[in-house]
Amino acid sequence: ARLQADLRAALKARDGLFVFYQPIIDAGSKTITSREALVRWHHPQRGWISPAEFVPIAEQSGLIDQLGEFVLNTACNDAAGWEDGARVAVNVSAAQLGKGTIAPAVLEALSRSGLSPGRLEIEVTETAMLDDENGGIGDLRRIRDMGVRVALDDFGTGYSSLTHLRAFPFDKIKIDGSFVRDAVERPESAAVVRAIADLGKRLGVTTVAEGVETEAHLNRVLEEGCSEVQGYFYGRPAPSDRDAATVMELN
Ligand code: G
Ligand code: G
Ligand code: MN
Ligand code: NA
Repeated sequence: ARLQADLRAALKARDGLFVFYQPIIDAGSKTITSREALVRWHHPQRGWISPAEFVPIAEQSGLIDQLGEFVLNTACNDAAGWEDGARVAVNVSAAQLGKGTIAPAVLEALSRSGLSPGRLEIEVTETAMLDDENGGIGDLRRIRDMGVRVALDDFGTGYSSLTHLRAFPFDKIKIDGSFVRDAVERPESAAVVRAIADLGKRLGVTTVAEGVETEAHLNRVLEEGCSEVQGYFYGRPAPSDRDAATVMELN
């Protein structure tokens, strides 16, 4: 309850919340195709708190829409200033879908920032797809119809992943880092990575290997045919130039 109140205050004051960016690299050209926006919170007493802790609190307390809009607006504004023209990828949680509010929020962030829709990607997890009675797919369709790409995140960790690929025309599949890191040592995991990469080729969908931490991970996922890679090997999530000095002082 305390953290919830503190998060509400942080959102209201626009204080202590930051968006970090992590590069996603094209396997062939080794250039940055996009950057994933990852929210960070520096709590006045507790210091840095992981989104793994505060995103669920935001979801349960109804603050997720406000938090989501903060990330969406910040990410679109920042990306509009990137000279390399890379796309920006924003995570959207299940709790933001099925309410008819996300598509207007995306449109608003695009028009306010002037970012072209083709430079925005929305990442949703499989759990976000699970309960479609709530109309989450309709929301994703409206977003995709604007020309925004939609990615299926953490692929392979949820239930009946393949059903989701049939239910919605995703532009991108992100292979969960657990398979990627395991693939160096276990042929079973390497086979899973290859099967997903092949599936992506068949479907005409980009496949991203997440969690690439070492050169061995990189070589393995390139071997298995992934089209893009993301992970500490190429770069950790880092603040924008605008926030760099502030974040340095908080660390
Ligand atoms: O960045 P990090 O690996 O610490 O993120 C932990 C979890 O929080 C991941 O599951 C990630 O997808 C999620 N997360 C990070 N930023 C956001 C965000 O802006 N919105 C949502 N919904 N989830 C996020
Ligand atoms: O669930 P999602 O894939 O959106 O979450 C991304 C999370 O993965 C972020 O919290 C990010 O900090 C983390 N991450 C990014 N690259 C790596 C990596 O190479 N190794 C590990 N362990 N985590 C990573
Ligand atoms: Mn993600
Ligand atoms: Na992921």
